Amino acid sequence: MGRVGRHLLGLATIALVAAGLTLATGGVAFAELGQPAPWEWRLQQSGSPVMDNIVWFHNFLFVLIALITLFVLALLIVVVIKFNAKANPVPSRTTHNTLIEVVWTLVPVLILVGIAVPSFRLLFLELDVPKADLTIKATGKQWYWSYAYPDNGKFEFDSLMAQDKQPRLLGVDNEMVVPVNKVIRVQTTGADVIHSFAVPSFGIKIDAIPGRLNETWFKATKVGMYYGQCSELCGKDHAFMPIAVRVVSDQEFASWVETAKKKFASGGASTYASAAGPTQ
Ligand SMILES: [Cu+2]
Repeated sequence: MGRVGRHLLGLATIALVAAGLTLATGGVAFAELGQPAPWEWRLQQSGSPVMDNIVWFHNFLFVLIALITLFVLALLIVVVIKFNAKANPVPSRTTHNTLIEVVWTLVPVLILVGIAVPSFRLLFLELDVPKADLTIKATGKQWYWSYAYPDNGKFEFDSLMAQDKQPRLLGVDNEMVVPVNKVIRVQTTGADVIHSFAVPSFGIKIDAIPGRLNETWFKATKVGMYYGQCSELCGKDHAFMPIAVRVVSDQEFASWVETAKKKFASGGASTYASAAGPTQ
């Protein structure tokens, strides 16, 4: 292999090592759990077992794709350098090579099976809702979310974007509150048009469709605030109906339920005008 080829391979190796290091160190150093960070280009930090698996699968594919790309690049470089008209004036007349043909059929099949196995495992993990400790119904409305807690006294309340809260465009007046390390079943529906309930750190995104009840689940493994957004274009204030989930200890959850039952006894009271949506 010539000098150019070695240089190119060297550069490619450096790029792969750099990408590997970024993956290993967790990427953006200033990322905060549960919310996006400036200049973030990777997945948000995981806060649930499903998201742990998504992150693993993402990194697995990243490395696999990088290796295949480098392999093809190396083959191209070899061909360009070794088999150009100057270096190889008398071309080979080979048309078939059974061994190579078997290899280039079998190896991609094995790679695809290697991708399919963890892919289906992840899909089933997401789709099979384990026995739930708590069910919450999230209803998408133009343009805010309502959360109902049928297991805890059947109260329901509206959650609207709060202009004066941080993080900007993610803070809400009434957060959805859940206990830590509990399986939360989220049922979603839409009151008017299709919305989508998505929280990146939990690895969930599920459509909220009028006349239908979809369900997904998450188990938050760390207490804290987690933010998501409506992820199905639903009208003019689609960008202003964030999802804010506060993960708390069991005791804190119990006392929050008591307060919430009284506060939302009338059903859906919000500090903002709810029927008309947020005033922009
Ligand atoms: Cu929307």
